[in-house]
Amino acid sequence: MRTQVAIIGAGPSGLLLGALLHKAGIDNIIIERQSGDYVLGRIRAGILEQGTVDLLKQVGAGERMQTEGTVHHSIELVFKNQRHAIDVHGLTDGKVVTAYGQTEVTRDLMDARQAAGLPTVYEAGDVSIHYFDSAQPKVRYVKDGQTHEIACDFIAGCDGFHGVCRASVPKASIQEFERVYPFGWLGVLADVPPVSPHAIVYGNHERGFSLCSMRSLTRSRYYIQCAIDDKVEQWSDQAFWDELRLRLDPKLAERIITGPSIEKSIAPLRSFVAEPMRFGRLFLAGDAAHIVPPTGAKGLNLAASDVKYLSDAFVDYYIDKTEAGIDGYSERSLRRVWKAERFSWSLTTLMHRFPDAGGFGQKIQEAELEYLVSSKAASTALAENYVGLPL
Ligand code: FAS
Ligand code: PHB
Repeated sequence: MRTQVAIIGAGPSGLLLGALLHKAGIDNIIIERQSGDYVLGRIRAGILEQGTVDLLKQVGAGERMQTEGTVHHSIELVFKNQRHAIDVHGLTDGKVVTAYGQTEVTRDLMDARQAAGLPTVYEAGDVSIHYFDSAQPKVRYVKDGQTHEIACDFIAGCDGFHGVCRASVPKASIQEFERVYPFGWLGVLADVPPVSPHAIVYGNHERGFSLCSMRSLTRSRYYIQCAIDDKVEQWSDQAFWDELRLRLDPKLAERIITGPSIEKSIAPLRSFVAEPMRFGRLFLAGDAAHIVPPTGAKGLNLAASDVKYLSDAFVDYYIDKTEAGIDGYSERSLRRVWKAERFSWSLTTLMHRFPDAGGFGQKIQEAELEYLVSSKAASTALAENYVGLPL
């Protein structure tokens, strides 16, 4: 089989890239090692920047998001038992964020791809990539006991942090930068109305970080910082709700509507960047190239901006007959990636309880938060980064 671009991974990166390439008339196939249901079963991100919303609309996968997603003009910061609104909309000349789960984004992109009759191979085994340092790269995989080979012009590594693409790059050709945080996030999804339907709430408390978010007006998403070696079995629903309440201001804590968790999981937090993001005819995008701690809600949005740049680069190559786009992709993406890494690291450092911080560390965080909510300049800097820097 032959195609122009072979995409490895059917997460948000791979699906959105496939949709953008299809719209530009560029042939592509997606090879995914899991089943579609497995991919949809992963509960992850929830906040979309305007740029991501616009891309989903551009590829015809934005309809349900526009009716079921909730638009947010502000976020709230809770510290020292007080809640402070940051008017993100007012501070950024009208920009907003949309709360709409990654699961739904993935489902909409899968449906659009199926409706367009585009090829996706799910449950592909032993996926491997070859000759990407030549002009004739190949992808191989096993399906139903048969080995298949795809000849292509380019390979897009959209296969996440644990994928095969980055792992196939010779160690001497890649530089990795990493910071692992000494805590995790315990997340709960519950079919209860969100405690704050108009704003995403971030809490700083000496017991640890907390976050109140949503998936719709009837489905809430909450997180609390937990110990890095915590196991989800240690946390009953009741223990979660009690701890969440202890970390919020009394008024908000009182308003929380609890219910049985329909999903409960612990995610580790890390900052990670692999440089460069291009190796001959192999291009990395999304979590295959970088990871951010979810505090800044950047992971999914960075994946979207990567594939926007990558699809532009392929359009330059195939339509405008210039290699400028593919030659500039890595540098262009990394400029934006590192700014999002900085913001995510900074907000994580400000909002979480670090084991060695002590009383002094808590006081410094509270002083920074006091300054942040009382300074227009500081709030504007937070707001600009939160809604997403210009593409
Ligand atoms: P993904 O990991 O989503 O997708 C990669 C795909 O490649 C997967 O379907 C995988 O099965 C497939 N694959 C892997 N190896 C393969 C192989 N060898 N062959 C074929 N296919 C292969 N971001 C936020 O903004 N907010 C959050 O709250 C948030 N929470 C998160 C929680 C967790 C536990 C994790 C892991 C991430 C979270 N993220 C969050 C970040 C997350 O949303 C990612 O940014 C997003 O999934 C990136 O999408 P992809 O780059 O497509 O990678
Ligand atoms: C979510 O709704 O999952 C979410 C919201 C804001 C974040 C991270 C995750 O910063």
